[in-house]
Amino acid sequence: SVFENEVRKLPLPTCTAFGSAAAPQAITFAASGQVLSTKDSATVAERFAQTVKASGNAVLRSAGKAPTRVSGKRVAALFSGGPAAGGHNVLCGLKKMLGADNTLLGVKGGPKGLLQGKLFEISDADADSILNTGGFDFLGTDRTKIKTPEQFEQVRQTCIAHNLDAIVIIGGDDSNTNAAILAEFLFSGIKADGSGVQVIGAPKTIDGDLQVPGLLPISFGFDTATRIYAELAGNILQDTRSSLKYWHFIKLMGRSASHVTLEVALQAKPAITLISEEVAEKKLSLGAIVGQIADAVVARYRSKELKHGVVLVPEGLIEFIPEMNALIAELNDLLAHHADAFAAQEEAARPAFIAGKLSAGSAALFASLPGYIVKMLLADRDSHGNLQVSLIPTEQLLSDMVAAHLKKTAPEVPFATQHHFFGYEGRCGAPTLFDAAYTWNLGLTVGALILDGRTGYMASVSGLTSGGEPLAIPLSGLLNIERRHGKDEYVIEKALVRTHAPAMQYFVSRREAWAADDLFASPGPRQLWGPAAKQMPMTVALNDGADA
Ligand code: FBP
Repeated sequence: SVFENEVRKLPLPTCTAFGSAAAPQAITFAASGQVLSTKDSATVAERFAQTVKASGNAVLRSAGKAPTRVSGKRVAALFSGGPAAGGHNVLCGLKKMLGADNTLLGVKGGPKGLLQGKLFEISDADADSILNTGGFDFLGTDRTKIKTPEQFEQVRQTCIAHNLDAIVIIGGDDSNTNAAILAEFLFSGIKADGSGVQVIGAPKTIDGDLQVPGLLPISFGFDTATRIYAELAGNILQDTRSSLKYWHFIKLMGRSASHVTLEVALQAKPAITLISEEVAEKKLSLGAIVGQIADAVVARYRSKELKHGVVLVPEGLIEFIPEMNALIAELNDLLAHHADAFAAQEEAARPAFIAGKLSAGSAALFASLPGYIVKMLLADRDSHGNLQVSLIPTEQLLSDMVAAHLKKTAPEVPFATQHHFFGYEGRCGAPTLFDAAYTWNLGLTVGALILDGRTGYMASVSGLTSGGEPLAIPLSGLLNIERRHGKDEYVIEKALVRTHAPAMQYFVSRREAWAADDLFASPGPRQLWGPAAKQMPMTVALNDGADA
């Protein structure tokens, strides 16, 4: 249809460094002089000796058109973790940069597909058919973490069987950590001639928590997801002022950081928004948060007779409430260390089995939580050791507790509630113009890095308001040591909302006014044409140029 053709063929602005979109040129990279380090860099340099020696942890920037055309490379790309809009365009940009004289293979079903050797060649026609489409369905994805010696051996076998020169991992913080580990493992001695296999990451996640100040403004998928959530939240806000009777508690996806929630708050301006990072900073208890929401409900009713409102709750909130965080950390260690004994218990006996091993404070909190929360806190962790926070009904927990609080303190205040979780519906929408162009350029950058012979880097595009600059971030320069599954592991630290950054300050300066009255906005659907189509996420625009 005309509609499909026009949407699918939107011209994608291409970074000046690559020349024209129709025939992007390969570029070569050079160390910029900016060297990355973390508190654990010394230990990382020992564990990742080959990649650190090669990169010196220096950021790479474009050094102009590649002097010679590289050909004959075989490159395999995979998606890892949750879907995010624009992933298909990374493949399209990569395919375009590799051109007809190199081969792009797709890995089916994420990292697990790499272990199983499920690879196929991606044709030009394939790339044409997925350009500007949402989802990861062209390849599929999963959350397998490559960690055991057997798994590393399987990867090596796949590299040999398919004669690979490079692997591209399109994923979030955990997946790019895996990319760093693989880059070191595959650095040399993999193929018959003793050479290695390059590994390059691309920054994906709707959560927006893969950021490097000044170098990686945002991960792809964030803009699309937040615009979808902001549209939905705006619709609900419009409904509350029409029907005048409900408080809506909306949980928004974002496993840990509250970037998604902050962005939606800036776009839709609801009465109450919780930001996990602020909760942690102010050391608020669950009771204190409930008290704050209840106070706002009472104030709106008593001053303006408003019986309605919207509360935005970040998915990861629970883990940021200090007392809950302490409880979860204890649970993570206990569940890792007593896995067999725990599994041997009848389901009904499991909470008591664990409660008996908790510290006094955590045991008291654990006992005060409703059964539906306890059940989720004891559920299986994912293969990266994360609690599956999207399964925890925090929005229900808060509204139940606010209702109980109001019953005791202000029984005359009406409090009828509705609950929502906006998550999966935001991950696979067709990419916004921002995500479409951003991912196209990320794909070109990944391809150029591979043709330039680089390994152990994550592709990035910075300078988004001034034409875009392709660059490469050394993954080993981002690694920290963190305690997971009861033991120390290398991780790329999640970028959390910085409470002193301009975006948060903008929100703080307005939230009291938004709480006191209905001052919301209903941004409506994503636009592909017109001024609204070209806007960056508000948080990214406001924080642009701000210090880390
Ligand atoms: P990624 O970091 O893998 O991109 O995860 C994004 C996310 O959507 C989180 O916001 C959410 O907590 C999680 O995936 C849900 O995971 P699952 O798809 O396994 O239910």
